[in-house]
Amino acid sequence: GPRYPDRLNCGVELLDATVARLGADRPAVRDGEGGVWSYGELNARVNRIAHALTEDLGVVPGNRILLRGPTTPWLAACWLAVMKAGAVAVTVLAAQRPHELATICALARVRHALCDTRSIDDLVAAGVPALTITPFGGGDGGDLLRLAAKKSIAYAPVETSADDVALIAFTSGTTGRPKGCIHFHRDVLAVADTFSAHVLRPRPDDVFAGSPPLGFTFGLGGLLVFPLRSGAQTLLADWGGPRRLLADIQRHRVSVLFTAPTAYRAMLGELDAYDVSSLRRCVSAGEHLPAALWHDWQRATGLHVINGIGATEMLHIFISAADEAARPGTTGLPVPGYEARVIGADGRPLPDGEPGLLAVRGPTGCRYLTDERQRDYVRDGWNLTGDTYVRDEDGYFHYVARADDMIISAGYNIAGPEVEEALLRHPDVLEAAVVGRPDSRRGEVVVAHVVLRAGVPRTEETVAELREFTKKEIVPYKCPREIEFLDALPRTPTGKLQRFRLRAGALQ
Ligand code: 3SK
Repeated sequence: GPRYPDRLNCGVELLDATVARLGADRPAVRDGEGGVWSYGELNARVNRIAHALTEDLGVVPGNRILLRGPTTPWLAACWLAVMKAGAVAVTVLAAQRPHELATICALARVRHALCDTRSIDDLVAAGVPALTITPFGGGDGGDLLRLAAKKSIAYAPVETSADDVALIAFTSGTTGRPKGCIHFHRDVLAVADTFSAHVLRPRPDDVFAGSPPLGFTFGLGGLLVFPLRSGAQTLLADWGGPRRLLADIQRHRVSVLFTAPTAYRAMLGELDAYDVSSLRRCVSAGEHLPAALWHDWQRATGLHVINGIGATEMLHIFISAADEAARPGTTGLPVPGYEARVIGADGRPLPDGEPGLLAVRGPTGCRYLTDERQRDYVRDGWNLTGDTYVRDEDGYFHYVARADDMIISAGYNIAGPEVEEALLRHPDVLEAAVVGRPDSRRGEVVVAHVVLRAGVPRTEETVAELREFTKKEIVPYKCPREIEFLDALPRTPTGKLQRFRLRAGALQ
């Protein structure tokens, strides 16, 4: 993995070092409304906020600062200021509700929050004891920006060590109980110097955009850390649906896109109305990317999607492949700097071709903030991501399922995603989620939840048609016994499918 000096501040490396290398005048961040800040302007704003944090809010190195708000250049500036001030960014999603915010603040012992004026109500409603909330944004800039406006644009950053904590990223996973994942200053740079440097390979003339928010490490890396590390531009705007993203790609001549399979699928239906010829790199993570979707995107745009798997615990993507190395339907190869293998329940590596647990190690890794689940995630120095994978004889990693999403029916192991892919090949199917439902005779039976394309009737005939179709696509024992239609699939705020809600039948 990459090597760093003992004294390292990732905010300085992302901003001052990039300015020193490429100059202050190049554009750095854009808002969705046409505003552009140069690297020099961004750095000046960050420095002013860092002064306000230390001089007016009493922040000292190591303090944990909650950052909350829609994705904007100001939220990014606050994050960078927290880095330069040697404090710890506690990143949350704008979608997180008061009770989740209260849990997170208690777990991370948060005393300060920087909050976009638009996201303040839920934070106030969380009723966190002794929390100082400093608003930013809105017409007058909020208290924080009014304080910052009076400060010098020069700031002597705190000389953090490479192993000082930079951020605590919260993940509620797909099942509930939030966990804080601790990452150091060196980790922030390591994800840029592994996945981004070796697989994505951005250029200073790139324009980044995408859907994940900055409160999700997929977005923090893809839309802030990677562009700044490479001197590129980034569009920092909230996800406004597939049409908005396509319009932004056209308007800002976006060249690097970060989003998830669901958004690629949704954009495909709208592509004809937009000019996306500026795109040159398209990254997909967050969920498995089916081969059919990879091919559809390739046919429509001529571009090979760079698939990848990342985790909040690992900070960013650790298996991926781009260009000629991409093999549709697979996640790819370990990112340079990382090692990955497939192991059995006893922790020993399995032969190629056999499904087992994915284990990974590299420059970043899981450090839960006081949580007993650390013991399950890290074993013998390997991080167990909770995914079932198969490695083929060429070393490529093939996603099978989340380890707890395997369905066992009449003694057969069935991977829900394989059944979903079969359903998705039918033209009437927009989205599909397959789970096991307890059954006294078979242990579990395969149940498919399907979102149909607009205009397709939710009738017994459609059910029969989909059942017949899947029988031609996959072996009959894997075919859904039941098919239910939904308006939308239940997802976490970061877009991950909540299969437990489907299993519990809570949506019917
Ligand atoms: O959780 C994920 O799926 C993810 C993907 C890419 C990068 C980072 C993360 C957390």
